[in-house]
Amino acid sequence: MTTALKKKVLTLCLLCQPPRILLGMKKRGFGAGRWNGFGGKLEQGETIEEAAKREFLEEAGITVGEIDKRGVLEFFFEGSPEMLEVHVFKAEEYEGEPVESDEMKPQWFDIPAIPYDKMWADDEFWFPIFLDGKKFTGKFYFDADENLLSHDVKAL
Ligand code: 6OG
Repeated sequence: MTTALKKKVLTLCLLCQPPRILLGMKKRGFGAGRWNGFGGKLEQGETIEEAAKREFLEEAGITVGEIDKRGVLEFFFEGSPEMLEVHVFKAEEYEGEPVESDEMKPQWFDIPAIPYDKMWADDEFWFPIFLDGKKFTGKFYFDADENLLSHDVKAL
């Protein structure tokens, strides 16, 4: 017998101003200790775009301008009844100054110095496509210890 996985929809937004990109060190909860873009769960009645902008403001203290949907990533974890559907956005403009929040410590990185060794293992597969300006989809299978077992990434 198979049981359908529950789906959790999340946002992930990257502020990209070549040659730099803003990442945040996740300080608590899921993904703590890793650099990532900014994002999280949708609130009741919100569109995905609204959630992406709200999460950026809550986590990094800045208001991003127009955001552009770049990809959808699906994450599966061995033994988990839930899969994650992460909608990835790109922002290029912002207002305010990045500030540390309870959840994230923001920092600008030079794009060639993106710290993949301190990020989720999937990032090195889709970030280059994202940075190349292409859209993408990806499926990633992790074990229960968050090690990447297999992946399937497509540039569109
Ligand atoms: P909260 O649980 O803090 O939102 N996220 C991932 N990002 C990457 N790069 N790789 C993953 O591989 C991820 N899984 C989740 C989505 C979690 C935030 O982390 C992102 C959200 O922006 C497994 O509300």
